[in-house]
Amino acid sequence: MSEIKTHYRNCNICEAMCGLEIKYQDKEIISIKGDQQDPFSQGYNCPKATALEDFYTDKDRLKTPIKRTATGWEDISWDEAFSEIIDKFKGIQQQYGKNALAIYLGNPNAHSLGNALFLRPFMKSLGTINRFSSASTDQIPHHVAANFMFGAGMLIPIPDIDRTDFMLIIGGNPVVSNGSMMTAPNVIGRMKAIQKRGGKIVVVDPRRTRTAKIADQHLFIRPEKDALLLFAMIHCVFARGKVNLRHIETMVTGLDELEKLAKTYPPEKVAEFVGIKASTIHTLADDMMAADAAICYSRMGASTQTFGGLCQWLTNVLNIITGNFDRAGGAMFPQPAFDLLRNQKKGYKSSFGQYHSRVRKLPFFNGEFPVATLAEEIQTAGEGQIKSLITVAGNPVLSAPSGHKLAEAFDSLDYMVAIDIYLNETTQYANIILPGTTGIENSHFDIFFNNFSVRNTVKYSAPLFEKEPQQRADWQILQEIAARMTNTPLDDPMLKITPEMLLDSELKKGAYGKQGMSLQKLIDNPHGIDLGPLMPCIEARIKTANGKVDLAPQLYIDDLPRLNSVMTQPARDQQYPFDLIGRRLVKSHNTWTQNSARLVKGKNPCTLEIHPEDAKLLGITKGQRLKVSSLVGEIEIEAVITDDIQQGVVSMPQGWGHNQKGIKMSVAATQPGVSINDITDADRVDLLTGNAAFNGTPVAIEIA
Ligand SMILES: Nc1nc2c(c(=O)[nH]1)N[C@H]1C(S)=C(S)[C@@H](COP(=O)(O)OP(=O)(O)OC[C@H]3O[C@@H](n4cnc5c(=O)[nH]c(N)nc54)[C@H](O)[C@@H]3O)O[C@H]1N2
Ligand SMILES: Nc1nc2c(c(=O)[nH]1)N[C@H]1C(S)=C(S)[C@@H](COP(=O)(O)OP(=O)(O)OC[C@H]3O[C@@H](n4cnc5c(=O)[nH]c(N)nc54)[C@H](O)[C@@H]3O)O[C@H]1N2
Ligand code: SF4
Ligand SMILES: [Mo]
Repeated sequence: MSEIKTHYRNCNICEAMCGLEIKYQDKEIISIKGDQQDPFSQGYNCPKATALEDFYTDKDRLKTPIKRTATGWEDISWDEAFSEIIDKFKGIQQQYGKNALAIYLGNPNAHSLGNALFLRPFMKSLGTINRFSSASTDQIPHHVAANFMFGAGMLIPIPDIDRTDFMLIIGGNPVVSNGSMMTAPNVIGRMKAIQKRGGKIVVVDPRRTRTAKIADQHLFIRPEKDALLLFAMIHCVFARGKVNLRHIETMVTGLDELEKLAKTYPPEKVAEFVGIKASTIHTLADDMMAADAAICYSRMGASTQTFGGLCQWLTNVLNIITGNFDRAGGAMFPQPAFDLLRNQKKGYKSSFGQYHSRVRKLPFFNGEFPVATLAEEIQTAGEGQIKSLITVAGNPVLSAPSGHKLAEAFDSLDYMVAIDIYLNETTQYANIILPGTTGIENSHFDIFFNNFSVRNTVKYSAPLFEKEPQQRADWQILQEIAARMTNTPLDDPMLKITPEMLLDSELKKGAYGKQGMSLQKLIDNPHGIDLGPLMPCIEARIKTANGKVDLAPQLYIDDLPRLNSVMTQPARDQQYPFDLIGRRLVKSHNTWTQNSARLVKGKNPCTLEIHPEDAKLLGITKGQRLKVSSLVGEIEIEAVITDDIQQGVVSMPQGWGHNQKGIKMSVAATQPGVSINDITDADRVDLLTGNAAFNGTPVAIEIA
């Protein structure tokens, strides 16, 4: 045995970018702890970090390509796999057109340096516009708002949590999720610091979450009514004459239009629909206006709903007109060392609405269609039908709305490939699975999350363990498919490009390049480098053609009749009287970390929370099995009775349902749970952005 060594890296499971200190001996991990010397995370880590070891040692994890045959899965060589895949893809595209091949990208791509860099040439080589990703089950409304207000989808204002005095959290549970579109390791510590300096935190959520429990105030809201609440708060700001644009006074357009619109949403009018008293809405607005520095931060609860687009627009508006934009303690733009906007010109025209999906006419945006429309694009015959699919690090059978229907659609494909580390609910439909390396086997740099970070920092992590000779990294798989699709010889110099080369080049060309930023500098600083707090930078960063922030983009105004119709409809569906919402758990990340024994041990967390009054009415007792049905499906799940959930609303975890036969995830199978997305409805989307609307799915409940 050789000596015990120490390795420093960032955890790449969630968005928080926690620095880790890993002790290891030969190829064995001895401990994984938070890195005290990481200037950003300062020793913080959550329980998921230790599971990086489990993913590495997992016996179920695939390391070589496998092929589905009549008698089961068989190992095949990389060369055989690539040859067959390219043959099939080319054949299908020749017969049915380029767009007959579709791509689905899942969440781990955003947490991988290699994938972030090599997906672009890969997608280009496949030449299809039928691209889908988990972004349309998540944050697309943020990008659409950024695009139309600030001129670039990636220009998303981030809450300056470390300097604010008032934080309004709408539909986010950062104590559990560790923050999203807000990279803030130890978000609990940062929230407590707000309170310590005399500030206040208010949470608006249909569930009393762990975040709500540490907040100063929690307001229950009816699901999907956030846009009305935000508009009412904006109304209050205008009504009090408190609009304060500060340094961006000459940089905004649409203020008069906005005032006119806001006039029609007084708190008194929206209160009964929102489920929050008018007087409380007035006080909430007053509190925000009175704070020296305040932020409204709205996340999944305000994105994955039928008004996600409006919510993210109005959140930005509220921050801007209360003088809390591009200013310490407000909503600010990071200035990342690897700047995804470096080459983006002012006035750049986004792809929003460049195409509409064939069947349901949902808008194309950010180079992709909403995944809510994928099943029907596969199953509806006709010109442009999808016949073949490649998924990269995604599990849409469990993660996309009406996932069970997507499974049927995948089963009907002519040919499917998955680049994935597991044989799971989605990849079981593939003809070939190509496994990449993962986690600690990879080098890492957070290209995306530095764009959403509450401080400017920079860090590179080398691979801890070399991959085994038979393994390939995801980026190598992507690179080889791209080369073979374009008939590039395998000894072409293009194929010698590595993620490190591209990273080094971008760091040198980026905002800190003149100060010597480079890959070598990061290698010399294994704990990462702090580049300071977020700075006002709107003039330099804004990408609109006229250099102004548009407060009232026309597409949002056109969407308002849809919002208004909510106030004329009955609050509850007769047949499906409950609103279903999802919840995240500290010890799981979406659908894929449940094969770690240390993360899934203990009681089954996949339960349905229901309010005591609702339970009484239906005669439900603790632990009883319930049948939960929606327009599209039904599941059975155990009841938990709690007043942490609003009356009329029920909640269950997302990311579960590992109960299918023939799948190679033996630990997950011991605690399978059921999939929320067997009952969420792919037809429920935010029509403006095409984003999936998970929240507020109408369901009926009975004793099973
Ligand atoms: N009802 C409901 N549904 C939801 C949500 C919700 O709140 N409610 N949340 C949504 C959100 S925010 C998201 S981001 C999506 C996530 O949706 P997806 O991205 O589709 O789901 P994941 O669970 O992240 O799936 C990751 C897949 O990548 C594989 N994988 C893990 N690591 C690697 C790797 O390093 N390389 C490769 N090649 N594969 C890897 C895993 O085996 C798994 O198959 O789910 C969405 N779905
Ligand atoms: N432990 C853990 N951490 C994670 C993940 C994970 O699976 N597990 N996933 C990661 C990913 S991919 C993402 S995108 C982030 C998400 O990060 P967050 O957005 O912080 O996480 P959620 O738990 O989805 O929070 C959404 C909240 O919205 C509430 N909600 C539901 N409907 C409504 C509504 O209509 N209005 C309002 N106001 N609230 C509503 C829910 O009760 C919930 O508390 O978390 C990331 N971090
Ligand atoms: S909070 Fe996220 S980044 Fe930090 S240790 Fe946990 S999973 Fe990893
Ligand atoms: Mo997500």
